[in-house]
Amino acid sequence: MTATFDVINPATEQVVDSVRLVTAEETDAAIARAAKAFPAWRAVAPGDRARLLRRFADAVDADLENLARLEVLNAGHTIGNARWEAGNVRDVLHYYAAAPERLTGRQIPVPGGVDLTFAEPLGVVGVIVPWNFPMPIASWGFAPALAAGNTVVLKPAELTPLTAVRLAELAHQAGIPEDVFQVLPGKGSVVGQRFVTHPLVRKVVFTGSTEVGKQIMAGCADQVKRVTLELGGKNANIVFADADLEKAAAAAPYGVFDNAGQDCCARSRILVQKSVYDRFMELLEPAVLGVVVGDPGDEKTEMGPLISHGHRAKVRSYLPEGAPIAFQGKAPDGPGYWFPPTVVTPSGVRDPLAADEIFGPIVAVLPFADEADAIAMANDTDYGLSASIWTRDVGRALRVSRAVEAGNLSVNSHSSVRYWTPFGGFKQSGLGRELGPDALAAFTETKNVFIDTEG
Ligand code: TAP
Repeated sequence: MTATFDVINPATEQVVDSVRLVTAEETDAAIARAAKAFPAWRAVAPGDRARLLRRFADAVDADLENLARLEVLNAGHTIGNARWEAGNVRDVLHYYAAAPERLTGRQIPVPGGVDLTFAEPLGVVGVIVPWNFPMPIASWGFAPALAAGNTVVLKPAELTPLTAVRLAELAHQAGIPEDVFQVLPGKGSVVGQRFVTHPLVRKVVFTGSTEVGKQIMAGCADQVKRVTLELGGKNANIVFADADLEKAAAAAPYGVFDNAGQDCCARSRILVQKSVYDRFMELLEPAVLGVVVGDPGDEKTEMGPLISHGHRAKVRSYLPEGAPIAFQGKAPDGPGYWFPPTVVTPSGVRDPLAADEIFGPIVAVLPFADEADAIAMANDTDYGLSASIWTRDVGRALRVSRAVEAGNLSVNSHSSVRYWTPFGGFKQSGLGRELGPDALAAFTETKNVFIDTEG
């Protein structure tokens, strides 16, 4: 019997579409097709591969409004964010379209011959995507993988498959062969697991929870399979007394409530220097209460719903009776998986409100004494994805940036993602880097060839 999955609009709880779930046998067949397509794809002349990726980017651009509207329906993203996300896919494709012609090896001087290095594609790459940013995260895997000459099988999250399916249609319309880029909607435990165990998949790119990431890494160890992991975060937003407090407080809601807090880079721990703590909270309150929560298709909406009933129940469980809520905004009653923007003041950094990746619109605010205290608190976590530092002191900005154990730091800003700069985590936030030039190397193997010229 064919299993299907009802895709739900999280803002209305209505069924948007029904998607057929790919089986383990179909996954194996897709992987076999991708492996068969690999030799021809890697042999495509670099300029032609670049042209195909640019055509794919142009097709995404032409379909941008449709993709964005689809994401509003499927993931509950605000229309403004969804347009940015579709635009990010286009830009990532253009960026990596420049790669095939620039992917070169080296010639290293050796006695008695010539020594050459080649950047070889890996083969079939399996990309496993979460539900929080279905389009960009997919493209951060498939664009560099395809550019480097690999073929790709991609599994979208079960909850949010629609835009990935559309992206595959656009890729094929642009001329990328069907077996070179395949999207397989299905369960993580079925499709995702076959990516991990199937010997013809040479690399797995996984974005999602740290817990599943560890399982993927352990599973890949059996075949020493290459792996890139982008996992969770509990990111510090450090506000020093010398900062522009108005600016820091106005930006803080965007830093955490964007995408309803379902963002691995969400600055969900605000650490504020004690001497300005009360003033900062006075400024933060109207900024939080002013967040417009509602219909994600409305241009004025700033925060949409959570992804699912189950996820909202998990987020809610962090606020039992008597939880230290400082203030809380408003959210629609329902239908829809709504949750209000909420500010809490936990007792310390190891309180679950300050330590767990809640992945919802709850932000913890904690006071710190001085710079050393701020660094110690920021680093007192198993995660290490991103952090913000608010200060007018350049020396402090650099000192603290170097001392915080995280992959993506922003000073007087919450911006974490630019497609041409590296993105990824320290500690249990991940392994390897996506985006920028670093990502390309992760989709190739270096081969060294020595040619004896002495005869
Ligand atoms: P995960 O369970 O980690 O799912 C992420 C992706 O991995 C999905 O495509 C999922 O498929 C797949 N998957 C699940 N189990 C798998 C397995 N054993 N083998 C291969 N693939 C597997 O995340 P979630 O359940 O959607 O969210 C749970 C929590 O993870 C969130 O509350 C949040 O804390 C965190 N999370 C973090 C991120 C980022 S970007 N760091 C993103 C999403 C979630 P299915 O969709 O079919 O389960």
